[in-house]
Amino acid sequence: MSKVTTLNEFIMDRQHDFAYATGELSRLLNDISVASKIVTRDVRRAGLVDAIQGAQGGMNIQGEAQQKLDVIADNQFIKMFEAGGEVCGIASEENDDFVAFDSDFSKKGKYVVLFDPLDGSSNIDVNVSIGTIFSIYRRTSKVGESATIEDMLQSGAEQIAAGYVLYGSSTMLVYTTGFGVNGFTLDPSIGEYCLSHPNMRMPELGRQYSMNEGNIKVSEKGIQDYIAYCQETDPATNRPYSGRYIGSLVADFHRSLIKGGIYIYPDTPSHPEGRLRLIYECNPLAFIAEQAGGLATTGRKRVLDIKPEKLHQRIPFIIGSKKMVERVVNLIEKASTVEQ
Ligand code: AHM
Ligand code: MG
Repeated sequence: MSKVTTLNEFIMDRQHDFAYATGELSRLLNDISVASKIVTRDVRRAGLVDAIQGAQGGMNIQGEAQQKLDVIADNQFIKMFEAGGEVCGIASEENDDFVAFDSDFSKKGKYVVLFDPLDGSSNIDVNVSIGTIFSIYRRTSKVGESATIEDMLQSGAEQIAAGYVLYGSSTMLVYTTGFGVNGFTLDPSIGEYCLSHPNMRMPELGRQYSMNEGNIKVSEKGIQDYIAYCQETDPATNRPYSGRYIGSLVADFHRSLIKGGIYIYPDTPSHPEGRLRLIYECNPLAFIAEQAGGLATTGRKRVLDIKPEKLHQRIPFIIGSKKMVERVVNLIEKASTVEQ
C-alpha cells in the first residue's frame, strides 16, 4: 500500500522551494488549512442550522446581500491570520477596507493575505459547491510597522502563493507557490488533507465552456463569436462543446483545471468593469492557471500584469485551457480591428 502524504508533510518537504525560507510561509499555509477545516464543518452544517443559513441582513461594499456563512468564514480566516503572527494585514472581499493588524506581534509578520472567504455564496441556500480563494504576498512596507494599502495593491505577478478551497462533494485544497499546482482532498475520517492530485496540469484544450449565457446578447462581439464557435457542429474538432455553468467560480474553474475548459465573465451593462474582483478572485486563480499550463486574461491583457488601483476593482475575466483562451483573445482582437 502506498503511503498517504498529508498537506502538512507536503508543505514541510517543499519549504526549501521558498526564497528566505524560515518556515513562516509554511505555517501560514497550515493556518489556512486549519481555518478551512473549520469552515468546512460550518458549510456542512448550513442546511441544518437555521441560525447559520440565510441572509445576514447586511450588505457588503458592493451592495450584495451578505450571507451569514460569508461573515462566519471571513471572521474565521481573519482570526487565524491575526493569531498566527506571519501576517501583518489582510484584505477581504467582505470588508470595505483592508485590515492592518495592530499588535506588535502581527506587525512583525512578513506577509499579507487577500481573500474571498466564501465565493459563490448565493449558492449556499440551494446546496451547490462554494469556495474560499486566497492570495499571499510579501509585504512591501517595513517589517515592524503597520501594513499599508500598497501592500495590498501589488500586481498578481508578485504573488508568492495562491490557492482555493472547494467545498464540494468533498472538500479540496488546491494551491501553488510558483512550483506547479497540487491538490489535496480532505479525508473527514482523519481530519487531514491528503495529496490526491499531484502536479495538476490543465489540458491545453477542453470541450466545455462556462459562461452566464444570459449575458450573451450584451457581451462584446468577440465573446459572441467565440460562444458561436463553441456551439458550431464540427466532428473534426469535437464540436459542439458542452456548456457547463455552476455560477460558483471556484467550482467552474476546478472543473476546467481537471478536464480542460474555459470560464468567461465579460463586462456587461450591469457590470461595466466586469463582475469578478481582481485581487480576491482573478489573481489567485490566474496564478494557479498559469502554473498548470493555462492562461488568464481580460481579453486584452494578462491578468497577472495588471497593477490594481483599488481594493474592490473588477475586471472582465477569461481563464482556462491555453488554446481556448488564445482563440477568444484572437476573436476579440479581430472584432475590435473590424470595428475601427
Ligand atoms: P460572489 O463573490 O459574490 O459569490 O460573486 C462571484 C460569483 C462567482 O462565483 C460566479 O462565477 C459569479 O459570481 C456568478 O455571477 P452570475 O450570477 O452573474 O452568473
Ligand atoms: Mg467572490
